Amino acid sequence: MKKLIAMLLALVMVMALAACGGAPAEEPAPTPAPEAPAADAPATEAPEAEAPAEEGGEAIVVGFAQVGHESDWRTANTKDYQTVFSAENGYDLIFVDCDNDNAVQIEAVRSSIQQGVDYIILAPIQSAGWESVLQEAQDAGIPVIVADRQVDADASMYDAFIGTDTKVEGVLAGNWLAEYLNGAEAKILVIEGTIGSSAAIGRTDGFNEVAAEHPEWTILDSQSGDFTQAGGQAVMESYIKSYTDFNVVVCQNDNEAYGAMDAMDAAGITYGVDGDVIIISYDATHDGLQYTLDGKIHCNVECNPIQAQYVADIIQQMENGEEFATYTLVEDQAFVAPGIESEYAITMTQEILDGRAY
Ligand code: GYE
Repeated sequence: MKKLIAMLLALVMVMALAACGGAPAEEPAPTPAPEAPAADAPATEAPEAEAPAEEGGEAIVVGFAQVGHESDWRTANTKDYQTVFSAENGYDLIFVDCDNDNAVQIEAVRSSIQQGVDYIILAPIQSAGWESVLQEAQDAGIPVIVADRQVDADASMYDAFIGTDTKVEGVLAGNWLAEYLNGAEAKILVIEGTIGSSAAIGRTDGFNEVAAEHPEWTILDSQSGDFTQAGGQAVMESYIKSYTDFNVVVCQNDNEAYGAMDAMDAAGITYGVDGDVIIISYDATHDGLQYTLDGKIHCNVECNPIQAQYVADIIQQMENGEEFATYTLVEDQAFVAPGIESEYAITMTQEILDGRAY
């Protein structure tokens, strides 16, 4: 049966690719920015795993339309879902890697509806354009949990959201930079994430909000590196050709930072605590934190990819007809290179790095 579903899904995916169209563009609604969390605020612990409601019975069929495989963060996030939504935990996870293609993702959700899955998990590539397919899921009576990134569609169009507040992450990065520079001038280059994703929109809005309070800062340019290492490198290479005078590079994820560092290495530009350019990154994955510990990345704002258990708990609560959280935020913190003291971030140590599994 699983094989048949997989084959059907593959067929639908091929058809979707052939029929690829753009999603309608809409102005995404910004999320409100709560206060940045204190540096010593504990990260939210992933909830305890609960036994599946249907132990011994039928597996719960879950269709998961995942963004793609663009970053180390995404790889960790996918692995987490595959571990939590395993057959032995009572699930049949129909996982679709949408390869960062919005049209493919819309068709993946539609195909889940047609297959009559029990639940749909959607990690939306872009925030706009989800109204019709969410309506179709609602009409079919299939609950949808939006995970990781936000959608613009009204909250009544889906059942729950669980993810991080990327605008808070942007504000946190900005606050750290203001503290570190202490009034000094900044000429800033930003490498944004995927255009139209709530992660890129939130981090850009949050950082810009702080930048607006600092007339001594200039944002020279802000272009998308699509959350990939190759994208980060390409954008940085073009920045190096266009700008000779900059002292801050903000990369909206770790992979973009690796690409930007490669481009600066090749051009003989020094960065990090002993160099000329300040690097800010997001995600705080294991390798990103290694660069932070090494003093190459000044500040790395965490974004926790371990989110699947929250989703599983919501599904179990729905199965049991219990109340469930409709809006769950996974908390983040920030880390800075050794030698930097900050009220917004934790100074990196080997111990922190050793404790980072992803
Ligand atoms: O920061 C990036 C990934 O949506 C928050 O997507 C996530 C972002 C994450 O590709 O690395």
